[in-house]
Amino acid sequence: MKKTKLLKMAMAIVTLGTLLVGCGAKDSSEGTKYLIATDSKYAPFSFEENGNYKGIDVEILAEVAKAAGFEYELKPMDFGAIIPAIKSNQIDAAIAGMGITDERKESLDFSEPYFESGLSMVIKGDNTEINGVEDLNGKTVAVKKGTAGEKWALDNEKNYNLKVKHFEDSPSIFLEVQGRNSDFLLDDYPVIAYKVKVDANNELKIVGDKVTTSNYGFAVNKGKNTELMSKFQAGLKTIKENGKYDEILSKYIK
Ligand code: ASN
Repeated sequence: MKKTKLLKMAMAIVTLGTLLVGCGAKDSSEGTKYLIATDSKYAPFSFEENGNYKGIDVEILAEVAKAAGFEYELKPMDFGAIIPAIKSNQIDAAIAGMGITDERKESLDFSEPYFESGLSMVIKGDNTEINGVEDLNGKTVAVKKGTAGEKWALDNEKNYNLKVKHFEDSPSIFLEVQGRNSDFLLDDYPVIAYKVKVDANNELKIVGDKVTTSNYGFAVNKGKNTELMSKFQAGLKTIKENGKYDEILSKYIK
């Protein structure tokens, strides 16, 4: 009797051990699960709808990962926190409507561009006072932290005697102009165009020429995650060739 009990216990331990070893082996054979950030409120690139994230960045990443065979967890964040999180290796990469700039290239590595974008000036629909950069003197501008728009505003703060207000996300800068608390905002043309298209009561309009042009790239910490970067590049090439890339874009643009 005692012997049988001991035997049973021993068998249970062996079984448990096998299960644990099994789990470990499974994990390592499945490889790394990368933590990849996206801008949490940046339609049509990434945004939440009914509890799910969707948009150009989210869907390109999903198709690229499928094509290139890597696993990831999506981490939606405020844009201002993304670059610091990459630099400190808290996250592996980002696909966050992020323009490739020389300044960012000093600390990040970028993929080939996957989308052409650029900054626009946006005012309240009934504003007739601002028609271009020549009318900006003394105006208040709303910008999102860490973005090209914020950089433009700070670089031009003195030239135009601007008052610069900083916010965490794009919806907050839209509200600033809609509520007449800021005279204008700076954000990327496709983001504004989408907002104006889907939201009939948006009360916003683009004014003047594009302030800058930029290309979006997938980013990792400089010199890090080189394997992920080459997989992303290969996957991007595949989805451009097999039509998935165009399919995703046509869902959101025009
Ligand atoms: N387009 C912005 C930039 O490149 C980033 C963003 O707002 N998601 O600075």
